[in-house]
Amino acid sequence: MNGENDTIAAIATAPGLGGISIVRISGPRCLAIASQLTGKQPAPRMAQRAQFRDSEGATLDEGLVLYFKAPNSYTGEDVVELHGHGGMMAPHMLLQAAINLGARLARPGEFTERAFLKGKLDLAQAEAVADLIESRTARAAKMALRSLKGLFSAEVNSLAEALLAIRVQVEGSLDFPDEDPKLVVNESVLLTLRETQRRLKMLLDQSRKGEALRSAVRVVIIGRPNVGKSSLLNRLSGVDRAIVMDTPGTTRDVIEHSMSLEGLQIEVVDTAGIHDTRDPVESEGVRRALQEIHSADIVLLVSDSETGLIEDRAYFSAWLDDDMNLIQVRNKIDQGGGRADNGEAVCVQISALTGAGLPLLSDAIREAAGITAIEENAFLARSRHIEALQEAEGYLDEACGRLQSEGATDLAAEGLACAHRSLGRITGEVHSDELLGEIFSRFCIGK
Ligand SMILES: Nc1nc2c(ncn2[C@@H]2O[C@H](COP(=O)(O)OP(=O)(O)OP(=O)(O)O)[C@@H](O)[C@H]2O)c(=O)[nH]1
Ligand SMILES: [Mg+2]
Repeated sequence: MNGENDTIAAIATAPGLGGISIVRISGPRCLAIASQLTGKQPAPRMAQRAQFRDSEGATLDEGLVLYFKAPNSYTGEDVVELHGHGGMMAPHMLLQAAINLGARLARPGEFTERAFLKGKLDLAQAEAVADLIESRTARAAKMALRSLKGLFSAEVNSLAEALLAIRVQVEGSLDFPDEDPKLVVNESVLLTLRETQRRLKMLLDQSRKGEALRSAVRVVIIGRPNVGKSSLLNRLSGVDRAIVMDTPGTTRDVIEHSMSLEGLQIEVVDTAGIHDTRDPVESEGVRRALQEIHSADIVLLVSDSETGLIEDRAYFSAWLDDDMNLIQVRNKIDQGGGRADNGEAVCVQISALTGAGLPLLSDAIREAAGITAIEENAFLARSRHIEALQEAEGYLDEACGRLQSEGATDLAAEGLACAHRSLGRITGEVHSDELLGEIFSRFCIGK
């Protein structure tokens, strides 16, 4: 990592037109730079009005200067924020002036990286900062905020503490090689170990649920021509996205729409109606539609009649795997027709025209995505966290087995140490420069 002792600067607000923009400066020189820019000696935590001038004394902008004295700042270093006007020019001129006075342009995520290195945040919290910024649904934002507050880290740390206590006992028994290890590593250690395993599994489960909320779920609508696939896309998305016509073969392209379904980020995909056709454009549409099935997390197979439900299931069986997340949808119920018995698949009865049954379909999609009731306890975990938790779980299972079987206390101790290290990687207690680089380079500049 670059020298921690230099002073970094960046525009912290989003680019584009806006009322105000903030240039953030962090590091030992920031107070000197701020007083040269403003001609004032900023007092900590006092918003002061100021003219911002370059080194020749020309006015660049005017606004507020705010000083956060180390260590009571975001990065833990001296930080100055210059609040000026937004837009394409003013913030850039101000940033350039700060750089001319000795600051260096910050790398993406460098402010948060410094906060981590100064112990203001742990690694999981730092990641939550980026997750909060990138949240596309209110639920994701709420979950990111829980992690930012340290709730996820607290769970991980409490598991790590429990593991440490177990390690002390197990490793302690290694110091008495003459004693029967079974007597030293007694039943109470095993009990604590099993309890820790149970808690780790729970945390893993909560993290997996959260991970499902992180990426958009791809919902692909397929069916025979004219059954109402495009009408369903329009109804789900609430916008007139795809052309709807009473002539079969209307849709030929794959049409995608990103939306939030009660907090679940989904990508709905409408496709061409599938049937035998000689029309070259339509056959290309059919080919693309069938291809879409492979990219789907959830397939909605739409039919428009009772008999259609059974016939379509058979017709599409060649393209549908048994382990696929399939929801059969019976559309056009406003035209009459009762509940059909279609065997195994989940079937939802709707009318894309009137909107009847749509809440049920929405529930079915959420259930298929693995999100049922509101997951108040889920954590917006990253795959890196899940991998570390899984790794820890593997080591713990192994260590538990070894402790139960005689004489393998040393191997068990090693396994427990590995599990402990895996947990430490989540919060960054154990970290490498590469890992930090990978995490922070994905942040936006100014954060
Ligand atoms: N009564 C009724 N008509 C519907 C319903 N959904 C769609 N339709 C009508 O069915 C016809 C076909 O609708 P589309 O949404 O274009 O069907 P599609 O499956 O996308 O058709 P292709 O793109 O040609 O495969 C249109 O005339 C729609 O108005 C429904 O729930 N009830
Ligand atoms: Mg269509």
